[in-house]
Amino acid sequence: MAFYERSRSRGNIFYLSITVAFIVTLLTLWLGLLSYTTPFPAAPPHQEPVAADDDSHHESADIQNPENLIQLQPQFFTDLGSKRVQIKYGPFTVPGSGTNNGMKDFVDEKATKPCDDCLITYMRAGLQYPDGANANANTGMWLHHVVLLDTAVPDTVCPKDRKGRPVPNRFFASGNERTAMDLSGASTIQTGYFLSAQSQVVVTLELMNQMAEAREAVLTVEYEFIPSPIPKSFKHAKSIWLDIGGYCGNSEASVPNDTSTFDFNMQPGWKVPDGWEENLLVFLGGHLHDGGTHLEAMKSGGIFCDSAATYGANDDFIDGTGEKMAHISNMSLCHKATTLKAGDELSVKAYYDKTAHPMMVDADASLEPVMGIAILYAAQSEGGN
Ligand SMILES: [Cu+2]
Repeated sequence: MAFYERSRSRGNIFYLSITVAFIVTLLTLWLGLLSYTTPFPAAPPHQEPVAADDDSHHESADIQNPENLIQLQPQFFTDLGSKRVQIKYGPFTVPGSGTNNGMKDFVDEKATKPCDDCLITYMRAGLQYPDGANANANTGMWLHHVVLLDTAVPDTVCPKDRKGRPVPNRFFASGNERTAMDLSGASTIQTGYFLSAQSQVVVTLELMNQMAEAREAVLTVEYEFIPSPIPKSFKHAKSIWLDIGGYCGNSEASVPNDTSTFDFNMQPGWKVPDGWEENLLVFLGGHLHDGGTHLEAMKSGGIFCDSAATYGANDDFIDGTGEKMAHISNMSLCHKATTLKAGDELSVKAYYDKTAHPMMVDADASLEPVMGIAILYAAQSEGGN
């Protein structure tokens, strides 16, 4: 999801194919179908089997009061006992800029969950240094991207990869712009993402360090949720990932050299599957890389949301050294933008203007690939969950 790559040649972006490959490996590990010989290097050693009771005991204790979780003041549906927590993941040691250009991928395949059998109404990622100070472009530390996966649910748009292997649901993602995903429209929509007790949350992220020395960084994710029992009036939202790279493919696109303005269209679009009742599109957040101006979301050709990029809204997003380049700090959002039903075709179109906004340049002076992604949440307009 990152919009910023200074010098890595390829693969620094959201390589869905890679993500899918290790997601599948992880999932298979959990399912016990693979042995220790998995080729996936980031997967941990398979643990000795433990009694189910023992395991669940540890899990619930972990969720209720882990050291990396702090309680915050909830902001939405406070009369329903909502809770807000911040969970810290890491610290992660990010190599100096001389090693792989300061880029590194990390995965926490059994990440701390905010809650069980709860409805998540808000999520936002952040990045800190171990002392709690904010980490961003002004100090050369980037939340290149983070994606959260829910192992209990198949991905809405890419339930199986191109080899037919199951893909866990991508229920949250963020680039360095750190968009707040407020599914509830500030308490105006009774919906959220349901995280079951069976769900394992996988955190995958890529960080980038522009300084010469290796440094540590901590991923933060703020979650607001309604704990169990969830009032019946609340709907469970589905997350929908729309991507100019296609719905089971690579998220990156090469920048044309012969024009200053260009765009990318998601083709083919994604068809809302049979069986979907009418859904309300409760939230949409776009993601572009530097150079991007806006991202349109379309339903059967008609634009229902235009997510525009803002650059350098505050000093955190302006390089602290050199050219003081301003990076994307915000994407405009849409709430209740349209309705969806079976057969509707959804797509996105990303617009770039490299004269208006400088683009990131690779070590060999070529322009970095770009992205155009929208994350949507949709929930049934009426009826049950
Ligand atoms: Cu990106």
